[in-house]
Amino acid sequence: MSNRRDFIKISALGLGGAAVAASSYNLMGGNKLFAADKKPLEFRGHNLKRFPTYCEICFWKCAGWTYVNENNEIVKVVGNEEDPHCNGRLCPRGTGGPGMYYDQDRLKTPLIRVEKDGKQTFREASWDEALEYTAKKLKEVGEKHGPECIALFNHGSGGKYFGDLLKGFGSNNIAAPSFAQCRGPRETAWIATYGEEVGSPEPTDIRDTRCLVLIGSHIGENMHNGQVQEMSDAIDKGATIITVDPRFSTAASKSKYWLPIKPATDLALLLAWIHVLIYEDIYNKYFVGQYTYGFDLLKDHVKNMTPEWAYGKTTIKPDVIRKTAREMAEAAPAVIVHPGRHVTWYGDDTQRVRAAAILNALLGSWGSRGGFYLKESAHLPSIEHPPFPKPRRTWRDAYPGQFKLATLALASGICDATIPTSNRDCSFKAWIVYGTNLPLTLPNMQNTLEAISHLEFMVVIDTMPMEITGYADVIFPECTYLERYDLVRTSPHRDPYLALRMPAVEPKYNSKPGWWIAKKLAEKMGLGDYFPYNDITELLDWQLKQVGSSLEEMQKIGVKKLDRKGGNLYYTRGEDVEFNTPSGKIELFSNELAAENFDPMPVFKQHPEPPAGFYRLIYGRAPMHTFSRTANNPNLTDLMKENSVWVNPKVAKLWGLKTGQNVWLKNQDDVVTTFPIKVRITERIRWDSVYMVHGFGHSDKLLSRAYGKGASDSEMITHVMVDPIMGGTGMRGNFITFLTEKPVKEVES
Ligand SMILES: Nc1nc2c(c(=O)[nH]1)N[C@H]1C(S)=C(S)[C@@H](COP(=O)(O)OP(=O)(O)OC[C@H]3O[C@@H](n4cnc5c(=O)[nH]c(N)nc54)[C@H](O)[C@@H]3O)O[C@H]1N2
Ligand SMILES: Nc1nc2c(c(=O)[nH]1)N[C@H]1C(S)=C(S)[C@@H](COP(=O)(O)OP(=O)(O)OC[C@H]3O[C@@H](n4cnc5c(=O)[nH]c(N)nc54)[C@H](O)[C@@H]3O)O[C@H]1N2
Ligand code: SF4
Ligand SMILES: [Mo]
Repeated sequence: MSNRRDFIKISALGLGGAAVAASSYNLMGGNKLFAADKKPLEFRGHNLKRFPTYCEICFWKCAGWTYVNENNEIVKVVGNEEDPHCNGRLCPRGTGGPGMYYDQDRLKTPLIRVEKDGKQTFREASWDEALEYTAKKLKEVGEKHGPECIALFNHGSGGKYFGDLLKGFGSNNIAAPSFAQCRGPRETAWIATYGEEVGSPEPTDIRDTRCLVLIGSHIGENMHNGQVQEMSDAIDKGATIITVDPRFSTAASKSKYWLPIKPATDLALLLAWIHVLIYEDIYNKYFVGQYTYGFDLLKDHVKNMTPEWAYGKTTIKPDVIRKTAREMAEAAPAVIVHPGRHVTWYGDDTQRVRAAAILNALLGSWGSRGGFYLKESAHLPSIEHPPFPKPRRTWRDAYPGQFKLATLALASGICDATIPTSNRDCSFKAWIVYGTNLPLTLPNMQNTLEAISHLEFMVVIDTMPMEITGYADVIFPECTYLERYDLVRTSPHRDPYLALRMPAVEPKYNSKPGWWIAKKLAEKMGLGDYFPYNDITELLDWQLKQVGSSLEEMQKIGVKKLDRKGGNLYYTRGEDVEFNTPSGKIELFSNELAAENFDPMPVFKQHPEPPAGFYRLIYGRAPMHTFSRTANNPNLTDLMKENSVWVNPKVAKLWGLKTGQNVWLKNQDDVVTTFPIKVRITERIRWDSVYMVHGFGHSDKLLSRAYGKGASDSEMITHVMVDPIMGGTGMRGNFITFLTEKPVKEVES
């Protein structure tokens, strides 16, 4: 096999089950079946059985019921009324979940990369052969370079099984893109301030809030279910919404104040708000006195950061900054300055989120009704297994002295450390990839592909043929969440809850659940002791019995509320609280950041602006899709087939662009989108920026509905601004211009 790993368009060899799939799919009414604007087929008069699940279409993990008819066909998924994540209602994506099951483009059987007549291709393999081959390859890499040269990238429920496998082998290089590409800066900022993470779901007490401040958080397009529902209730109850966004988002359209900020300047606005609260003497004196550390230092720090100072940077008028600060103070402590979720924007993200954390402390919203509740999660004991060996090296050794405040491994960091350099004695040599489409997920796609080209081995566990699977040496087809058990959901909420996922139907084709794949692979690698059960149901039943439930009970109810053990939902007046920070207080001045030589209080720094003729590329979510994972889902493509690029009318006029016209985007590094994208002319975006929804522009032809639909924002993100504090990858410093003619592509050699 050549060293260079070519993308393989999984050839005819991989399509064994397609004919069967297509026919049963058509029988089910094709892609019209679950479209949200049409009623799901009810099979009236027939007996429907229901099985509990929690949704895997995004990571809010709403609990629901999968309904199956007497022919064992999935007819719908609906929310579980008892679940606080969804309150009985799924979002359009969750409702469309069965489309993932019925998608005839699914991966169907294990595949192994082979070379045939000098060309690379995949051939079908039995599970036993593919597992045996993978075990052999991973052991070879372990023997040659050490087990810690193997990394796991994961996103999703099955990551834990492969994590245990890898830890058992001797590596804890386990990274999810949800840290360095998503909420990492937020968690580091919150730990520096409050001594604990925000976590997921965010403990935002939106249902009782009187004022919700959204900085970029585009709730309503970001469809995190419970939040959307609570925000809509809060609006009905008269809460003030303040949205800061260069784009008139859905949230902005529900807001009393829309602050169309100049991108990359939010920190100046936050500091000015802090200034107003302090210098107008309208901060929460009780809370600040009782719980915080460093107020005088902060007061001095923001002395000159007036609304007038911020106006010059943000383009938000001083009186608007004052008025909105007063709105927050009036609502306090029932006010939420939302910490955000995808916060890897400009490379100084930890500091920006720190400013939001500080603002919340000045308002006294942490631990207050209508602010942030004190969350609690259920704890299930781990089953006993031999201790994991201590790894000799970790990903941190590739970054001596850097990113010490990263609480989790950096997916981007491991990717970069896979490309050999002279100053590192060992680079990563093998990847296990579970449920993350790295070429579209990590910024700088060329860099990711280069890293992959240096690997000796890569195994991918996925449900769909995606960009990542095309580069794999072995592909394991996982069955969808509707066809499998997974670990019990124990995410925190106002009360601790359990939620069960169980299969509603047998796995389609020759696909298998993640736990089974990891366990079998472990057995073949001599690591079976780390999976001390024959079937995951044994583990689940044992765990559930430790907390007074059982698998049998959970199969009937799906969701169970446990009693809170950790006290009240909010702090009581005068309550003594020890925060897990160096001072034991909420740190307005961060001792932890100071000790690492970072600004202990946030300082605004100017970011580069788009050059002439270029516009800042910003991106976000559409309510009916999740990242790149749903772009081929038949039910969801029915709702939205492709993305478009939002362009301000002034800019459109300058370029002579029309709505619906196809353009190609070219970025500051001369990278052009593979596919064209339709122009959408709208006042809803500032003239200095363009906006597009992430997750489109798929280049794998096996995605019959998604291939070539819309353009990929990921392709345009070649410039990355790394957060020096925790290694987050700021992705919004890329600038694009328009090409109205199809670019002539260089002939590939
Ligand atoms: N350009 C750009 N990059 C981004 C973002 C952005 O907005 N723009 N967003 C960032 C954020 S916030 C995040 S959280 C990450 C998300 O990053 P990812 O989670 O990597 O996002 P997806 O593109 O949805 O890729 C998910 C992969 O998992 C597969 N999959 C889905 N369900 C299952 C399953 O049940 N089992 C298995 N084994 N595989 C499954 C899908 O087929 C797909 O290949 O991306 C980050 N990267
Ligand atoms: N439907 C749907 N919902 C989802 C997801 C999904 O894939 N689909 N993914 C989930 C995940 S993992 C995450 S992390 C979240 C992400 O969603 P959020 O955390 O809510 O939002 P972001 O992706 O950070 O930001 C998107 C918004 O920021 C605005 N923006 C861009 N630049 C700036 C700026 O400089 N300043 C300000 N103030 N605003 C700016 C954009 O216009 C856009 O409205 O969504 C979650 N919810
Ligand atoms: S918010 Fe929607 S996609 Fe996410 S878990 Fe809930 S129903 Fe599924
Ligand atoms: Mo995310």
